[in-house]
Amino acid sequence: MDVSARSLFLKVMPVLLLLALVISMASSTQPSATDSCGPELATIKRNIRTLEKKLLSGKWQVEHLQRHKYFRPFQTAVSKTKPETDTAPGVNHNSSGTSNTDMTLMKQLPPAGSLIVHDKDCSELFDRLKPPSGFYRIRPKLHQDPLLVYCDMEDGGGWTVFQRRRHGKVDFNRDWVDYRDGFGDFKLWNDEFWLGNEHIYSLLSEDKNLVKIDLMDWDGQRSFAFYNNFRITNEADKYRLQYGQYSGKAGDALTGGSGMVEQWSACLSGMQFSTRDQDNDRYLHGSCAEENKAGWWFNRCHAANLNGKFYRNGKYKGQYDNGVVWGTWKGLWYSLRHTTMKVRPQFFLDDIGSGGGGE
Ligand SMILES: [Ca+2]
Repeated sequence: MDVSARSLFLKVMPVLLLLALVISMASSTQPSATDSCGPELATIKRNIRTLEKKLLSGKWQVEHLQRHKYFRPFQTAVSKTKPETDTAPGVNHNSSGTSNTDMTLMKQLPPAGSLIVHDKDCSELFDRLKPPSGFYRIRPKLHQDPLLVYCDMEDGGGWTVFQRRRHGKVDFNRDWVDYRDGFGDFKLWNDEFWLGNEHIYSLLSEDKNLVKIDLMDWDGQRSFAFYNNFRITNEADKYRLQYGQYSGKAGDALTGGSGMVEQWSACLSGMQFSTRDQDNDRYLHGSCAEENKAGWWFNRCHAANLNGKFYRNGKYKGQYDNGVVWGTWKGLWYSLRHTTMKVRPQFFLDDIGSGGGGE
């Protein structure tokens, strides 16, 4: 292209472009009143695209965070009262008491024997699938067989339950082997059980955890206690109890209360587990486990014993304070109606702070 041709091209080109624009505008069905908004629309569209990209990026970040444990979105406790209220004495819920939630659960789960177990505890399962509360298989340690546990997916979600009293049908006055291996029923939502010291040891031995103890009296009043870094040692050391800081409403009964004398006799921190056939307590003149009808961590003996004898009317009398007891809340001579001991990783704490833990 020579100089004159280029000059002509430069002169003609804007005209051609203008013409093309006019033609395209004329062929447009849009009313001319909107044409003045053209540049604005383009800007808005560009901004929308930018925002869409930001939104997508945000979604990816949220998805990433949700796949990891340090993020826990707030879960409303939709039907948290259901498992706690429906266990009036004398009414057998076991025959027909399977809740809708559990029915859903049963449909979702393949037969337990063929189930591939992905999760080391209920918090991982909650992270992965957010299923309803119910019994699931977990594998706390890779080299161990999976085990069936009750996962409390309300109250913030992700709780692995290792002790539960509901109706007194399961005998908790048992020998060492039973307490070591676990006992009770693992089928229905109000079943009672002790998960087993060996399983509890596996479950509690990794990472920082938070144990929540849920309590309910015979009037339906509830209370709770938290302990962080709840641990037990292995069988060789008789599943000795260790725990960190207490918080909650029910009082620090595991430590025996606030008084020095009470703590000297009832502080369970550092105590070994005892059963009626293995006396590992500090009470020299007898066996706390035998007197209290329970396997538990005893000192001389206790201000808290959630595995004690199940009395149906709350207040009780007897030679020993052997009921289902949380002394700092209802005293030693009041036997509780519902108890739950459950654990999840400590980094779920924020969720409890947002309302999941209160009663
Ligand atoms: Ca003793």
